[in-house]
Amino acid sequence: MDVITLGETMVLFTPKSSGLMRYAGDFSTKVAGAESNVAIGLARLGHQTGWISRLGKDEFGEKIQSFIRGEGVDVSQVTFDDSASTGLYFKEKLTANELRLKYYRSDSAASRMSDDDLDETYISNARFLHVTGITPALSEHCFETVLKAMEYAHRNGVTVVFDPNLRRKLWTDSYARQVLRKLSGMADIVLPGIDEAEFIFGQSDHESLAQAFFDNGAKTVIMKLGKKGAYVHSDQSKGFVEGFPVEQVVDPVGAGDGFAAGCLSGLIDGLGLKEAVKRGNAVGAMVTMVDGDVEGLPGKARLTEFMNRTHR
Ligand code: KDG
Repeated sequence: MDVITLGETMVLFTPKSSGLMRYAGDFSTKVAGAESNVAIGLARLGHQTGWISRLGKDEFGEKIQSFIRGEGVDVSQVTFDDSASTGLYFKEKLTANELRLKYYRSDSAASRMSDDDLDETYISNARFLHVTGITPALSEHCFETVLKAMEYAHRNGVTVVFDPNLRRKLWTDSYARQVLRKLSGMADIVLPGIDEAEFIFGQSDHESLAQAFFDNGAKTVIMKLGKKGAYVHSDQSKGFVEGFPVEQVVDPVGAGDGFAAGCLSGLIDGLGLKEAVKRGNAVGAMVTMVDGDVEGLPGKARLTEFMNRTHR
């Protein structure tokens, strides 16, 4: 396995019309969850990935499992809970460029994950473990599950990748700050956005913020700077990696997961850090040009064509 990830995935409902959702009659249904988005992004680029989770024993759980399995991600570690539901998530398009997200996920099946859902041998067979700051926000059990997964990874020489993925609707700011700082410090690679970095360490410039993550324990910091690209900081390498131009942003949700998938894909393929981040920038840009959280994730051929077309 190249990358194993762990987290909640929901059915995403998007009204077919824009405006307030109370007036919406028709919805499209898609599958979305930060961690499975990354696993799918990597699978489309030809890598071996696995996703650990719990789903409700309901039709939405079945839909999610078969969609993710269909994308080529290993779902052998997914369990079904017959006493809790699969989480739902709504993406209301208020205007052409204003989105409002609403979750129905409290006490969902995934929020009941525990470290019993983890198999150390399964994690030990991966090169990377990818976890995010969404999972610890779901419940104390979920937080412990992330800590245990990290412990198994460290014990078996698996590189831990942490994406803070701050979701302020899920917890209080002070607790979120404390947990995200702790988990960032336990990761080998951390992938914060500049806003998340400021949330965790206070307002500052990107260089000082990257240094703060580094001093906090992360060995490699890859900071997302939106359309400007990214800034990297490790012992071997420091500096900017320019972003790719986007013709029109259709839906920005999921871009960070695409970025993570691109960076990890580059590292798995043996690229240097900045070249891997360049791939991350390209995948992130491509995701924003398509509606849906995973629908814009490219295969290898489309990615190469996009990167060559923009001559960087
Ligand atoms: O990064 C995109 C995710 O935020 C989205 O797919 C849904 O996992 C999700 C969440 O918790 O918001």
